[in-house]
Amino acid sequence: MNIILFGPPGAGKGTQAKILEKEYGFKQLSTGDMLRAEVSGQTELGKKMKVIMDQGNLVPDEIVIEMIRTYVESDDCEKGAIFDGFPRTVAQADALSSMLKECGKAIECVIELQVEDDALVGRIEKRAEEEGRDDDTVDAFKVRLGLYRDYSADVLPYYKAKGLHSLLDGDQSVEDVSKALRLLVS
Ligand code: B4P
Repeated sequence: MNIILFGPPGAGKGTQAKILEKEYGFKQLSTGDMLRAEVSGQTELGKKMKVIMDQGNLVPDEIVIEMIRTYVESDDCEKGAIFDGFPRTVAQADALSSMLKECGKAIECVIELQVEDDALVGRIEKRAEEEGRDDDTVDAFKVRLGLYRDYSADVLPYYKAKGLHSLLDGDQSVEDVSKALRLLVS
């Protein structure tokens, strides 16, 4: 099964994708993790992307599209994939649709995790203390949330029009969100 987990920063996309990967064997494809690996590896790409990410901005479409392409075409995604944080623009959504089609696959389910802004702020503050991620600052979070409002207004209707969208209350415990997710993907 090929699933998209969609939601604002801190909604729990990464948290839930890891659980789904373990339980169902679908491959978690997190563009955020891929970009952070470039940054920590101090590659040329990573050095350029760090500035954009630390400010909370989106990196250019062509970069994340090419990153995802490598994985979509690999055997790791034989059982399916969980797209975590991708697509974030209609251009990314179109590219994903085309690359899946070339492999005889398609997105089957787009799950939007909905969480109140106050709860998101609390989670990001907690993660900032625990992990010290450079983009978990108050200023970067405001930019990320503002951008989310903008791009979700484009991307969600794209999938709603295809009848693929489901809404899930992400403002519950990790276990309760997982239970609800299982019902959607089983
Ligand atoms: P991401 O890595 O996707 O960052 P995120 O939105 O913060 O992650 P997520 O929602 O997965 O949060 P998590 O589960 O960790 O992107 C980072 C940056 O990369 C972007 O700002 C952008 O610059 C760039 N980027 C990535 N993809 C891109 C794309 N496609 N196009 C352009 N740019 C792109 O949860 C957050 C915290 O909450 C965790 O600490 C977790 O423990 C906690 N939590 C989770 N679920 C919880 C729950 N139910 N209750 C309480 N706490 C919970």
